[in-house]
Amino acid sequence: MNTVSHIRNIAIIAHVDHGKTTLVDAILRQLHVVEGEAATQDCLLDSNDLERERGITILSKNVSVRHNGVKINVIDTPGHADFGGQVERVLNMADGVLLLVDAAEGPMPQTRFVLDKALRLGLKPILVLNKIDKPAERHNEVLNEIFDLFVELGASHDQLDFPILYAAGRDGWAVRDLAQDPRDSILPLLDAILEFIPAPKLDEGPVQMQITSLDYSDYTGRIGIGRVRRGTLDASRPLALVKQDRTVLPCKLRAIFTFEGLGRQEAVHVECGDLCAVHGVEGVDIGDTLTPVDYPEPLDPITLDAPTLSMMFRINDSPGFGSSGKYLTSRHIRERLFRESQRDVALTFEEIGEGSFKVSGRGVLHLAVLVENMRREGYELTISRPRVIVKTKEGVRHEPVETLLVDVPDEYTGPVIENVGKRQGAMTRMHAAAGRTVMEFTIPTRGLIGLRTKVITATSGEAIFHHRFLHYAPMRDDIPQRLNGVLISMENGKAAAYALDGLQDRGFFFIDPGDDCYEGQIVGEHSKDNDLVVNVQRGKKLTNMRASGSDRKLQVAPATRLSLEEALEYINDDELVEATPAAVRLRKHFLKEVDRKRNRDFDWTRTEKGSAREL
Ligand SMILES: Nc1nc2c(ncn2[C@@H]2O[C@H](COP(=O)(O)OP(=O)(O)OP(=O)(O)O)[C@@H](O)[C@H]2O)c(=O)[nH]1
Ligand SMILES: [Mg+2]
Repeated sequence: MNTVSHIRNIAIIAHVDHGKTTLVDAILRQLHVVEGEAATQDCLLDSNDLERERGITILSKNVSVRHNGVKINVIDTPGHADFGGQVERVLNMADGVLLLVDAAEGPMPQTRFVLDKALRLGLKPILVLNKIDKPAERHNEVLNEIFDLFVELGASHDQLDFPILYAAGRDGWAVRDLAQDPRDSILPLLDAILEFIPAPKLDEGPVQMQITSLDYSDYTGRIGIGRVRRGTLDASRPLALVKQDRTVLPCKLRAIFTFEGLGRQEAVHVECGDLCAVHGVEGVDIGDTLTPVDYPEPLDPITLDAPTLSMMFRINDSPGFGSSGKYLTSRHIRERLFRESQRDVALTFEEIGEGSFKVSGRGVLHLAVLVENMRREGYELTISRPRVIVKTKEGVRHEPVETLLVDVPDEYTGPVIENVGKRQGAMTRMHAAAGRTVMEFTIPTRGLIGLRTKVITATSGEAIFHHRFLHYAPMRDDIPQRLNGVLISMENGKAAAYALDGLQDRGFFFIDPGDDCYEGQIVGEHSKDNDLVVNVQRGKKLTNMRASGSDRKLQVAPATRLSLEEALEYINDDELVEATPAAVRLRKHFLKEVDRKRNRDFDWTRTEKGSAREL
């Protein structure tokens, strides 16, 4: 078989935080792709603000390096389950994977998910036991666990015979033999890639390139990224775009770019086996194949994960709207959502009414990242609580169910089981070792909303918490939601320390003295199960006389600040999150108490029922 011996395509896959992006950094630095000032930064590829702040990869990225005359295309993938759909698609571009596993943590749920995908595609794995520098590393045990996982997932004989490297990506080294080799370079990893990952198959004939991921530019619109599977892609030739439904659309490329180092370089043609980005193809989508006009033969279709969760995005109508944002109208929100849906196929939206959009995605984090980006770009909006997308199959309502893994010190297993059990979670596996217990559950996505905060609090922050979509199953019974009521501001105005101090026994606050509040804003959590309207603006009556001893110093507990995800998971059906560049606030949908009373029986599920789909 002929191969393109001067190219290798690999994807780096792992559970979240096992060190993928840091390892790519080490490769880029040691091959001098980045130098000088830039080389001192961590996680070079996590280039957008949110990725940097959160320390996670949100979008998979392509880079390339050259080693011994071979161009290695490296695809960094996100480890978080909400972005798992991307991983599956980008694996279509690779011939092999670097499976990274934290040598202390061992294989985790996302390790299993991504490895399963890679093995099914017949990709050749190289195992990298990473973070060997950690004192708690236990590489021998972890290696056994990984062997078991390969066997369980039905790896072929050839795949089971994977090469193993030991590495500390952060310290920039990888070795084949942990006892003997010097720990000073990442090059052994690159050597292993050249040795074990097959070169792309050379298939001469009419060109075929399948789009496996998307990008977006304000100038040229959607950009399709993929691999040339057959023939040579020539920028000057007229081509046809064969859609997944086999419609054939003639098209002309505006430009092609290949991945060179950290950037992209315009190319006249791209050879078989290489990866590239095509600009200017009208209506390009995941799974489409570019072919010659007279030979429109598509590649196998790619199925996309359907969204499981949706939220309503609305224009901000809270008091003081427009005070910090630039983009306020439904037109602005519609355009922004359109742009996002061009870039991110896992995200869809529909306009439900004037200024109201139902936005659907793969999880709370997925949608929260969009809200956070919009807020920073100057948008103001309100968001309703996440709802799972229910589908009807043969007349029975089905809901998404997920696998949940919680890893805690042994003494906390009780509270975890209790909390998960209350929300219809069923334990499927439990394993205790070295003072920690790992429990696996299946649980409806509905039950997961808001559960993380509960479990983290119940375990004093010690729990490791991961979940990922499993399947749709018949709808279970009701799941208890938030048990506590909230404290609601009675008036508009700045919160006074005196008032907060007096209300401290009623619950805890999401605001600090001096924060601007409005009527109907949720300012805290009530210690009881009902909502309570409180006056947080009330100041101390001033008198001429200073009574000795009564002016005790006020000691208001600092506010509990919810992150955007926490806020979205916290609110009930009749509540909203208000996101503006200046603040994230919680509020009642109906700001006035009389309206809340009048609408006590309001059916908040209307929109959900309206669009229940067939499976
Ligand atoms: N001790 C140790 N820590 C490491 C090593 N490599 C990475 N880390 C740390 O692990 C954390 C996660 O690293 P990333 O490279 O962002 O992990 P990732 O796999 O890209 O994470 P996602 O993209 O979010 O899935 C960071 O805090 C790193 O500093 C290593 O070799 N040793
Ligand atoms: Mg990363």
